[in-house]
Amino acid sequence: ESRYNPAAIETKWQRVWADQGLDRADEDPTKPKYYALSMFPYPSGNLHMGHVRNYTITDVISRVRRMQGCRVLHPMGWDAFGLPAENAAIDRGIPPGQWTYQNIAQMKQQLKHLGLSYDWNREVATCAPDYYRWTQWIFLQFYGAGLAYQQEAAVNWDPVDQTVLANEQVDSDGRSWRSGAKVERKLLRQWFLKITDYAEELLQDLDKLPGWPERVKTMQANWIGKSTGAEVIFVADTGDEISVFTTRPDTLWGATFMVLSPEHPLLAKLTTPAQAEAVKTYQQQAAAKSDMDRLADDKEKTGVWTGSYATNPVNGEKVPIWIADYVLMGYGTGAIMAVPAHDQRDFEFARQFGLSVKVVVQPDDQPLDGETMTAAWPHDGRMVNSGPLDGVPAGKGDGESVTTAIQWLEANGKGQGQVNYRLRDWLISRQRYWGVPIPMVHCPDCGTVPVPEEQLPVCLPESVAFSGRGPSPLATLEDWVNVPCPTCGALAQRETDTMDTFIDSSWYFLRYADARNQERVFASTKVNDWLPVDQYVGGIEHAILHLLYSRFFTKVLRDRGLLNFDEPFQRLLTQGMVQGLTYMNPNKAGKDKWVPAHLVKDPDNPLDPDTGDPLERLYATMSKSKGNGVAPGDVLAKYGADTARMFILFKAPPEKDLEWDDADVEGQYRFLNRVWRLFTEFIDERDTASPWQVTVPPAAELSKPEKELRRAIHTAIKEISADIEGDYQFNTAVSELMKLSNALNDAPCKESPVYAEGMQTLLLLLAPFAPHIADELWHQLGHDESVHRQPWPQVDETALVADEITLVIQIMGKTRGTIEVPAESDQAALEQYARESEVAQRYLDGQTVKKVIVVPGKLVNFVVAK
Ligand code: ANZ
Ligand code: ZN
Repeated sequence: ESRYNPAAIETKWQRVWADQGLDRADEDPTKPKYYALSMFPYPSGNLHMGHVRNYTITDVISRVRRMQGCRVLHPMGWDAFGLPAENAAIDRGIPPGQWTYQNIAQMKQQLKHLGLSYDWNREVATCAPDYYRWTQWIFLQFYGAGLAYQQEAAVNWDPVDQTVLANEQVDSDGRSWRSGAKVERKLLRQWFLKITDYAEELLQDLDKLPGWPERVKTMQANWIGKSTGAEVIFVADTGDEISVFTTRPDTLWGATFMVLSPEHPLLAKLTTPAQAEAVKTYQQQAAAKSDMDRLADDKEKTGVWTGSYATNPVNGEKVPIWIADYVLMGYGTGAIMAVPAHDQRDFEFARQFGLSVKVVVQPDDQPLDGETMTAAWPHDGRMVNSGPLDGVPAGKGDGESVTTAIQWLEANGKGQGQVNYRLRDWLISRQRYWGVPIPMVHCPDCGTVPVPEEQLPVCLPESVAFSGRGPSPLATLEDWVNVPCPTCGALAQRETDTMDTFIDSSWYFLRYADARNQERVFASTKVNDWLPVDQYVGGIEHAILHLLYSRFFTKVLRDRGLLNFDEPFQRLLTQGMVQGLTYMNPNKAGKDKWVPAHLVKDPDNPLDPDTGDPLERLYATMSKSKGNGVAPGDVLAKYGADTARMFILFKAPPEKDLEWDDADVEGQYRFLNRVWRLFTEFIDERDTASPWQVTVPPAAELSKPEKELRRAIHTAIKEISADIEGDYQFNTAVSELMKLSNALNDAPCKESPVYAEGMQTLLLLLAPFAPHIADELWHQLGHDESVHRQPWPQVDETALVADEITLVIQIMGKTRGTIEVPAESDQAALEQYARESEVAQRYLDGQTVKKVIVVPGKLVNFVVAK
């Protein structure tokens, strides 16, 4: 009898599967397709438990679908451009490409050890020229469609290193990660993609995604941020028209001042000489703040008067024009009409600067007074002091104030209904090296010229010196920058910005369908065949940007005739975090507060080794700073991939957080060992020379234990199939596997063909979860073909029917006991069994039964005379 040796069998089967091409996407057109996708990783060099969890989930799904007869596409690749590679180059002098490819090799090795069934022939790396060539080609498609344009925008500028910084390189104090200098905002001409053209469709089509978590759809909808209201024009005394966007045009009669964003272009004309100094100072202060700070509700309102007035178009009243940082230039028109009685920010501003407050919505019960009210009233009521709107109920519905106001504004030529989106165009320019070069050339005569398709890819130059200085590392490479203009041949300059790496990941799922195509971005037939992705799995951190950008790309490519579906990801699963045990010192702040478990001497009385403070014990997302990470490699070395997979699947449902627990890992290891022993005993007893075949005799010929075992087998098939089908309840599926294994272990009929059926079924059901041990034992049973090529077991419904049922005996509605009776018994028979039962005899002794209630299949209740 051999021992379970995961290290040996796992390496062996990984090699066999690779040799046999078991994981290749099967192209057999007669089979239904299934596309299972995990979000591809950034090649940081090391796999963490979050990856392991993510990839195990799609792997189980893929393996089940294959057994269910689908042709499955289950690919893997690398989101390989980005800043860390450049930092490595700066810090350690390794070229970004070399660092990246080393990491890819290392992580690929780790993935292979997990036994993940990827079609490696379709691997993509976004930093490879044969991938980014097509990223550039897609950019040109956007450009051709008028969806890529250049405009000035602010970047983070490090005045010491003289370089542009990514947001991640600026700390929470607004300082550069390298020089420590206070980061400035600097305007540069940059590239944008016009995602706002698709705002409405991106919002509407969320309804086409019933397989997405509601919360992700809500996050996307909020990000798009659709508001309906009106645009209204106020005319300043200078004659300039100031347009405002408001969601409450009904409150126009209560507008007592205006507020412009400090960046508003009309300020130069509106500001009076007396106010010029104050306005300028305020503008400078505002420029130093982030939008987030500016919008924060909790701070004191600040602002400055411009010295000018405008006329409220609905009632001709003069209102002063102010500037304040709570109005952003990037939203609406960058100017608002302030209605302090009904908008809280406007209210605080009015009180701060002594501006008048005029009530136009009067609640029924508690009349408001603009002089004395202490907060804005943003709720229901009736319109007052509002000319044509007087008496109309406040609200957005038909016949209510907002709709009525828009009709009135349009009829009187004073404004019009307007829809506004919070979504901004996508700024894709990065002043970095390790990214896709934007394929554009700037010619002094022709202007901005796209690089012709046949000249793609515009390759990244390989020998670059990284000083961490200058506007962009590419801009310093004169040989690379200076090229003839593609149109006129004059000396021109390449665009030196590279693309945001989110672009790379906005189309990788399409490339997998035709990953080795050297002629085209992909064949539409292949993409239309494999896509949309049936199941996408990844972290909630990508709920907004990555998913929104991917949906946007899909729609643009659809409109360019390259594919024929609207949405790329049919179903989405956002898996929970993997958490590790850690300790926290509540008296400390920041990263210092974490005390790794290995430093805690007595877990029953955890104390900070430095200060002696009592510590709190908790589970938190694994991270370096908390010292609570578990390295996948360590777990694999100790227990093997099958145990790691089983533990992860068993410990929590996929979308819930998972607490790492060594005892539970151990538990799964013991379970696989039990399975192993069960089989080695079985195999020792069997004559393995004869071909493996299970013929179960008809039910009538089975003994009671055989029937019971068959019921356990088919219950397992039924439950596990249902767990997998619905919400991927892998945790309960693993419990069912354990139940079946126990039933087999306890079965008194180990010689029976039913037992053989059960053993075979256990392996088939185990195969997607613990693929190595399942295939090993399958072969030991005498099979030649892999367990992963077998059909998923089918439920025999007749096996589920019980011979006997448990009948509850009640007296006056109170349960007094149960008896086993034949399942087919009719009402009369049930009553008879119940009357004859020992329980009934005991309780009914000397009583008169007035009535008997029989619930077939469940209970008999005796009603007796009092
Ligand atoms: C007058 C008013 C009265 C407003 C009232 C609200 C309540 P959402 O729903 O987010 O679209 N606003 C418009 N542009 C702005 C900007 N650039 N920066 C800051 N605030 C801006 O919000 C729209 C409302 O936010 C608009 O409606 C405007 O204030 C303000 F009782 O106009 B409202
Ligand atoms: Zn030219």
